[in-house]
Amino acid sequence: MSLDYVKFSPGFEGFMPKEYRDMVEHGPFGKKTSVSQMGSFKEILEEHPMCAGCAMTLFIRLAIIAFPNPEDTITVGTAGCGRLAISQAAIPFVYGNYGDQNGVASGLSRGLRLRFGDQPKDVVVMVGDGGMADIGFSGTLHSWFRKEKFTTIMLDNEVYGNTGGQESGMTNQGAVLKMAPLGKKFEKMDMLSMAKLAGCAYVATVVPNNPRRVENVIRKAVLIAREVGPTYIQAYTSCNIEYAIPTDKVLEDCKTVEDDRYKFSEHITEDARDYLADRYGYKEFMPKPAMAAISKA
Ligand SMILES: Cc1ncc(C[n+]2csc(CCOP(=O)(O)OP(=O)(O)O)c2C)c(N)n1
Ligand code: SF4
Repeated sequence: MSLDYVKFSPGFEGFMPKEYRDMVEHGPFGKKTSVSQMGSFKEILEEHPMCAGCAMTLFIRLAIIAFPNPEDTITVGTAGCGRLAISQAAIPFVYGNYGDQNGVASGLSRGLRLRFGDQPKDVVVMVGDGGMADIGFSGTLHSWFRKEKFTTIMLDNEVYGNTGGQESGMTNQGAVLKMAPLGKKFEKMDMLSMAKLAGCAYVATVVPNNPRRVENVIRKAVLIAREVGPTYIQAYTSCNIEYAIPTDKVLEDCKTVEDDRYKFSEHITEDARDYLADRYGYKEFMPKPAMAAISKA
């Protein structure tokens, strides 16, 4: 709930739940926090029941820190490992049937716009590759074609982690998994190209071992989705259990995979560039003359 329109009567602040007060007094509600300050403020997500060392949990933690207005953000998830952590966060989480997340988020986003008008209420979908590229594929693509204004984040661990290692559309060709013992026959799906084709205003790939970059792309994606159009982030979030990566080698694996086949990429439309420059002062998207004027001033 936004601190801008919820004001506690003087003397009653102390009766709010301790978790809420902590978020206001020592956390990110109502003020800006950054991944560079990690360890010095109370985080929205502090505990989770996911496997030790799981790269997905690191990514989710970073993504939530990066939300521009966390107290005004609703996450939408579905069955899969990620929801075990996302549902523990101190912000609202909507859990639908497996694969229906982008349909749920479409309705939620539209309803919030009708109810709250210009006050931003950010809707962020975060689900696994199986829930998005396989079972939720149709709903995901249609929300993009309809230009629904919310952010979709794929937690791409290239496997159905939560159910013990089936291949997904995002698994690499040839990968051998517990429940794909002969190796996957088909290529990894190109969801990035599909997102661009379907008209997403911003599309990016990231890995979690670069926290500042994660923060940067999440902020851009959420801000652009407020007014310009749908945004998509595909994050490599390796599953150390199903891919048998030792826990102390998880970040090393992220780096290797990033260098090899998950290089940082960013696609942004002209409209989205102008919007970030004009509305939020993003210098990287300002035209050169405007930059020169800022430097002189
Ligand atoms: C309609 C329906 N079908 C199947 C399942 C069982 N199920 C739960 S999690 C899951 C796989 C999740 O894989 P993915 O979406 O890739 O996420 P991950 O666990 O790898 O993060 C499945 C098939 C379900 N909960 N609901
Ligand atoms: S099964 Fe894999 S993706 Fe799921 S919590 Fe464990 S390490 Fe993470």
